[in-house]
Amino acid sequence: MATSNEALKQWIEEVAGLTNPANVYWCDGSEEEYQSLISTMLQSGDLFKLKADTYPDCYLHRSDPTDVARVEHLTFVCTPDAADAGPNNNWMDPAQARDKMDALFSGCMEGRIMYVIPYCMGPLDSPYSRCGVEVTDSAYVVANMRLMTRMGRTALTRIEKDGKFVRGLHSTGDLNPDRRFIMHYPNDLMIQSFGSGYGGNALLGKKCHALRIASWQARQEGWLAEHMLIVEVESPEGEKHYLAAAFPSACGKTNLAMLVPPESYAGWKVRTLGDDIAWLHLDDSGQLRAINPEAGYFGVVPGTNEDTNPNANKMIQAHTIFTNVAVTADNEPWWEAKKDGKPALDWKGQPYTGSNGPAAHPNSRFTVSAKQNPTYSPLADDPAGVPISAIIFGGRRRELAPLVYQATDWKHGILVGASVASETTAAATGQVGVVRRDPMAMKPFCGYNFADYWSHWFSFNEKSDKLPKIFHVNWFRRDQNGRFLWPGFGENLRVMRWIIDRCEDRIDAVETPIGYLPNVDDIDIEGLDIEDGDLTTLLSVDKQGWYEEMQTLGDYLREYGDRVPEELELEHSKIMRALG
Ligand code: OXD
Ligand code: MN
Repeated sequence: MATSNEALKQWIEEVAGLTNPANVYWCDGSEEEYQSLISTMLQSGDLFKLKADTYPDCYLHRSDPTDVARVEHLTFVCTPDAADAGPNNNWMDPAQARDKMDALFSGCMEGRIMYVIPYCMGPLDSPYSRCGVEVTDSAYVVANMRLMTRMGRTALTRIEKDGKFVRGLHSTGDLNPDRRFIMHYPNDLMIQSFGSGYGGNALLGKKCHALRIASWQARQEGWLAEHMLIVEVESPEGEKHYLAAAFPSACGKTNLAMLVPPESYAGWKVRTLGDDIAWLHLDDSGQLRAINPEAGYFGVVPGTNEDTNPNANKMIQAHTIFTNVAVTADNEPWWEAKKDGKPALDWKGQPYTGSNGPAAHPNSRFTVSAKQNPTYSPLADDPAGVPISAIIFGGRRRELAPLVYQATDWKHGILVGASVASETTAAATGQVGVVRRDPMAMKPFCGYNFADYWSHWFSFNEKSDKLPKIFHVNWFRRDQNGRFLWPGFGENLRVMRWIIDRCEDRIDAVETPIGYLPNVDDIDIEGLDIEDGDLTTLLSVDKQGWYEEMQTLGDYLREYGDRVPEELELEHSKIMRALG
């Protein structure tokens, strides 16, 4: 496949000269191409076919056991001035990073095929979409990119029209963790990833492009690239609202985006626009609109079943690539919380004994086209995106953070977003279950200094008087014995309903030092098995605890020095005063 874009042609020649592949193959994105890649990988042992009667067109990939999650400590933002990357990123000088990476890439594709993947993040005909080209030596990456993005000939046509694209060079190398780096060069709209074949490290359209590079581009162009799901909620009366929610990795974005209303909410409908990333633009009237740049889901598998996420459970019965799950004796995929079958081989392909840790890796994933979701909203293909009524921040906090509260306005909402903290999960390598600050759920993904990012959020306040209301939720609150106080999953619709009522000014709320909380009677708990006093705990503010929380937030903000916008400091001191 030739291209009329000279810059692209030249770059491909340059990359082929450096990496020295046996062949260069331009991906067209067709079904035939996908199936032929699958056949190649079945032959090479990169994929295993799962039981076709029950899981048609489903495959299992076992990654290298040292390559099972995003590697934040090996991910860098390379800007000429370290301060532009900020304390929230690892930084390397661009020239030094280029030398290091060129040495790794030199000759690394010898004997391999170099795949060229033109892709479009967002609907092909949307002015909000942006394109990229990923070059990779991994057929697994190509197959995943086909499920996750709009990829191939149509994307190339758009690139030729736009003339601009993000360059992403990827090689699995020898999968040696000591030779693994994910580099971002925002000034050159370029990504280089070496030594990993896993998820966000290797599918460059996702975290590297749609968040790190896009957040940089968004700042220059006046929009926002965020780690947010997008969901439509329709009431029995037919009123529709679109909500965007930012939670850290593996904290339930996919579950909330695909929520099934509980039985007592007959007539309510929930449809999914996106489960991980939202690109937000103001339209001419000042309304914030969202598109999902992705076309598929790369979701965490363990925990998924017909109760926790019935739609995801259905969606992954066919045409799905599983990575690092276990298998049953008759070759069905298996994971913790799956309700049928039992594991014969664990995620490494070893006989499952029960004494060697979980059968499926805690960060095992499904890759599937979004169109397989039974509640897929066709508006995900609308070039104009959807109007956002509310932005919801949240984290996994066993204490302190109430079930839900509302920021008093956009500016206070930025402080609420900046204060997000959450227990770490298996989505990234490192310790699990430690509370860390994860502002706007973007700690691993903001491609520039957080202080400048908060200023960018403040700039929206001057541009529109119709901005969405901002909320914070916590589904993960526990009592002293570790028992969850809120049932979560489908029942979260009860909280979303309060949020929508607040957006419509239909309901009042209690003013507290941290924002507006629901009146206890306004959260509908009919039919729920909630013990007396639990809801009161869920909806109360521990003033002393919050004072300490705000003190640690102050310490955290000070790490960003005098680049922190004054408005944010002002919001912080307002809350400190109200609590003190
Ligand atoms: C993801 C993540 O894979 O956030 O979406 O880690
Ligand atoms: Mn994510």
